[in-house]
Amino acid sequence: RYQGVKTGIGNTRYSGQVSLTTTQSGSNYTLTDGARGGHKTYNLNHGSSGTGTLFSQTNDTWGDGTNSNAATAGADAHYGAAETWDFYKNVFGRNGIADNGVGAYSRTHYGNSYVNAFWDDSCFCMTYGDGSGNNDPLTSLDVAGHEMSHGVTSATADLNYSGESGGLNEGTSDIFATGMEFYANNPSDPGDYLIGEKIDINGDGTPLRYMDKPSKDGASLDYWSSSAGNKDVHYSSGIANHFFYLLSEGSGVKVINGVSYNSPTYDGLPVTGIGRDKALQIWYRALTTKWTSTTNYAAARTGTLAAAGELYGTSSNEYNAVADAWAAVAVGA
Ligand code: ASN
Ligand code: ZN
Ligand code: CA
Repeated sequence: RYQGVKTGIGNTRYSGQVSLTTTQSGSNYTLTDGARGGHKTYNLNHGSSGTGTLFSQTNDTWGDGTNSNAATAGADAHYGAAETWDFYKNVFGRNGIADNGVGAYSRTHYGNSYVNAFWDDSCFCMTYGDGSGNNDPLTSLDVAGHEMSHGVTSATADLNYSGESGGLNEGTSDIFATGMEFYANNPSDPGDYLIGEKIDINGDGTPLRYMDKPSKDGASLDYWSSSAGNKDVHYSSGIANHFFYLLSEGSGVKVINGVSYNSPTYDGLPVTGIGRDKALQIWYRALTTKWTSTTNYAAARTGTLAAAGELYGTSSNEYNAVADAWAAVAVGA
């Protein structure tokens, strides 16, 4: 009886045709990723507890790209978990969400018309709803990366999910989701500084969030103010997202992968970006070595400056850009 790691094919809803790492046991294949800590992908089949059933079939081609095939969302979720694992491993040297080599698991088809996705520390697992209306599942790459990054934050700074630290927690998930989406470099879902652009959660084709100018969603903050800590964490995250965009790409007009951005600054002074790769390293080092559960925006600034100093030197261009980008979102000395 053959048993082992296989390379299957996923026909996803959002990412085209992709390779999936699966496991063969005799004549059966399952969505079990033996190359990434054994991450498994389950079908809750509209249940809301337990794990449902592990995706399992007698061939290694998963889904058909449509929402009527249950394995399509399974393919998206399994792919998103793999890209998230690879992003953390290859960009930061992190060995899984908890940095212990252990895979998580994903649950798809949660509940009925559930328009959300969430990470749960207590099960160390990811859950995706099927959406409503168009029944588009919440399984796009950036949503997967966002939610699993909540697990990374819990395992590191453990930023409290309220007040300013909650905004930093949410921003961290958007920042690493975006880093992962660019890393994956999937032609059907190229990298952008938008969150949820694939799932059409608003029904009019607009994304959930914009990092170049967060207020474009009608609610998120572009700049810090003394009331930032009273906002929903998905809106106070705008300050972090805007900082990250400015540090990566700089202010003003820019077109990336066919998407136009126009990022303003609080003081009207321009910011010159240092590139996404360096901005990601600075954010990750601050999250994992400087911040704590009560870090607020002022302390996030201090932590990222310390991280940039260690990585690039305190008289570096990178260090100065971190200071400029925080000033540009009204987080000052
Ligand atoms: N999708 C939401 C989020 O990650 C779930 C939640 O409310 N925590 O922010
Ligand atoms: Zn979140
Ligand atoms: Ca995106």
